[in-house]
Amino acid sequence: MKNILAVILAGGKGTRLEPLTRDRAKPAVPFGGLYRIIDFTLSNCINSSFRKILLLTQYKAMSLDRHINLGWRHYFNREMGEFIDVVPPQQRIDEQWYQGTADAVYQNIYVLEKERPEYVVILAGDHIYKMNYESMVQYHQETKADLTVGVLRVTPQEGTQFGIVQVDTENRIIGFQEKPANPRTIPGDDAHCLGSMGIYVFTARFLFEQLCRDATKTGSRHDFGRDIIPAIIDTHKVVAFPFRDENRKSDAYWRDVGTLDAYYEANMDLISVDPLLNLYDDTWPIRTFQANIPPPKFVFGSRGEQDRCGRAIDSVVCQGTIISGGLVERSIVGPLCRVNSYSHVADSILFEGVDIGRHSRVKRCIIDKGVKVPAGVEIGYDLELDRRRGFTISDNGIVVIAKDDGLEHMLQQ
Ligand code: ADQ
Ligand code: ADP
Repeated sequence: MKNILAVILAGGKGTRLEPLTRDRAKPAVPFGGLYRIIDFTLSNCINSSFRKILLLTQYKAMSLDRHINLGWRHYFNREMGEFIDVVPPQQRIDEQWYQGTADAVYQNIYVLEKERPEYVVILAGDHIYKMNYESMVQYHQETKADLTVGVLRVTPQEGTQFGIVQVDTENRIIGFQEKPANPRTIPGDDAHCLGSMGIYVFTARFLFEQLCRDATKTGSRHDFGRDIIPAIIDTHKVVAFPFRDENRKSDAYWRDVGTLDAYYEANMDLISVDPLLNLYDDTWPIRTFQANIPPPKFVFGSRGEQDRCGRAIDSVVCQGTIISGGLVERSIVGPLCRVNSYSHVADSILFEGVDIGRHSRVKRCIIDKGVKVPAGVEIGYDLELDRRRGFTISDNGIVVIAKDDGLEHMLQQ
């Protein structure tokens, strides 16, 4: 798989995930305690033997960049022609500098061409899934396609947020609408549409031609979904690659985690007994950066008092965390947290370095990095109160506590 170049689009703002994306790009948002969202796409790349990766960033990429340096660079040996390069916008003029996804790739066309790849695989840096991209490239080769689009079944309701494709009996794409108001369903299956996953295998030369053509086209938004794909389906061979889980004989697991509720649910899936996304599957390791810190520890707050036994049940607890006399249930506790005596954490996600003070109770909360919850407060029990306090509350009632919000001050409301 030497002549494949993977280009990961990691520039999206992730506005619907605010305040978690206030200081960081969506691909850098922590996930599952230990990981960042980008780790899933990068692990898929490594597990698919992709050794040349360009990561195109745009928006608040600092913590993403640091994460790649700390956690990912050492997997690539430049002397052997392998690399992972983070490419920021290099000649940014204003907010509009990268106009669309195709423009982001076009602006770096020189970097791509220099590698002389045979195939360019374009991926998104903000999806949670496990996928062998080698099979998709193989499919692209076998079908002699110019472009192969990864697709999966979505509901018509979800379909309004996707590129929707229509295929013939040989999976050739014969229709494509980007985010249609009324998505067309699959013939014979009114409950589903075929949605583009926003991941593409291009024959490199064809990609370069199309990007150059699109760049000069007036009225183009320079976007793969809006402009490039609809313009070529009648003239070139564009095929759909269905993303299926052959073991389960079902649609494969794939999540966009684009909203706070989708993000929360995907995290909570990890703590179920039989999660849809299994992180303990050694055939498809998900890698990340792990600091060299001590193991998690569970201690009695004070000797012998049963109700102060530090416990975590149906939860994920990361290293460096100490549960000292508090109770954690159905939660994800990131690294270096402290859960102190008489406190209770339920159905929540704590990012790195969160401290839960004595006698405090948090329920259905997402608490961002380094937030110190003072002693004796309740959050997530009275949503009206939490709203008055100024917390972000998702449609499904998840309370999000951002970093640097001035928590002490907010709790006085
Ligand atoms: P969206 O995800 O809505 O639809 P978009 O917002 O353009 O498309 O983002 C695609 C990817 O590119 C994301 O990973 C985003 O972070 C990244 N990105 C966006 N703008 C960028 C820029 N200027 N520079 C670098 N990276 C950028 C797309 C397709 C649909 C498909 C869905 C599936 O257009 O057809 O159905 O993905 O999620
Ligand atoms: P993460 O929480 O993703 O690990 P950090 O807490 O390390 O990220 O913050 C990412 C970077 O963003 C830091 O280097 C910090 O300097 C910067 N940063 C944090 N808050 C802001 C802000 N309000 N505006 C601009 N940059 C910020």
